[in-house]
Amino acid sequence: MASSSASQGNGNALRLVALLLCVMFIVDQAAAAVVPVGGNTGWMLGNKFSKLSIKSKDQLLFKYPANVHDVVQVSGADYKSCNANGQTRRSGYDQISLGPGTYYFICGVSDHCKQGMKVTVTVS
Ligand SMILES: [Cu+2]
Repeated sequence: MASSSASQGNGNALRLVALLLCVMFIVDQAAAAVVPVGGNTGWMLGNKFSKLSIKSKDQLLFKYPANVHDVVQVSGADYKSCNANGQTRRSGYDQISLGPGTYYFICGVSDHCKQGMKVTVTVS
């Protein structure tokens, strides 16, 4: 009798652990997000960018008219001086996955970077 009750207790504990794992998985999935740079208005002149923090499971999204802007991934030094030297994206809808670290993006068109189209992204 006592042993039967104990094994039932183990079964319940296993079910609880399984349920918790499912919930953790679902919560983890839900937490992964597409983070638009500049919010709903996107990558554009006049928007405030400066710093953004995301998780490595998130995706960064640069949304902009492709005939007006671009997105250049640059070094910290080139970020400061607005030197558009680096990998350039031009699709108008650039979705980017990044590992943990610090990344610098600027607009390479005309003087847009000096006008504020630059963002530092910290990925944890
Ligand atoms: Cu631009």
